[in-house]
Amino acid sequence: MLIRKKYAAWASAVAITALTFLTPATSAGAAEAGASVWPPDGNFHAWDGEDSDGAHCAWYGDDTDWSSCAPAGNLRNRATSVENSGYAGAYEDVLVYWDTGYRGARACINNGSWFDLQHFRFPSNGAGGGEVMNNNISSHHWTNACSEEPVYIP
Ligand SMILES: [Ca+2]
Ligand SMILES: [Ca+2]
Repeated sequence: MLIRKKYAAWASAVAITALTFLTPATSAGAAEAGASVWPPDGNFHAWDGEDSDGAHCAWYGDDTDWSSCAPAGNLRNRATSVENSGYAGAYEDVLVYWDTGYRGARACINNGSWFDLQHFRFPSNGAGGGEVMNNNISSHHWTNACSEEPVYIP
């Protein structure tokens, strides 16, 4: 039950947001992280705005540079909310990076999770580590499993 174990690990990592976890992500910006709003569609999603609104890009694969993406065109250093709606199984998790080309600090967006990036920092694992993730992601790739949890900002 790898998926269940991974989910449990993720859930405990964001236990501090347990109350908002139960709140729908669309409720007036109250949610800071939680389960995906949409059913799995195989894509990683990013939006310029909080609560999954504004300019939007979706990726079925990896992207070395968010300066170009579809449909919004450019979300580098613009993403404020993200969602991993990938299919559970192989390559279900996503690592997002501070810099292009999968460089600098990285954070894991687990399969089936949603984040308001205004409330999280990159872990201290490279250039840009410790910085707020909001408007600060430049590239991403899918991975079988990752554990670099975004750092919650109380
Ligand atoms: Ca933004
Ligand atoms: Ca691109």
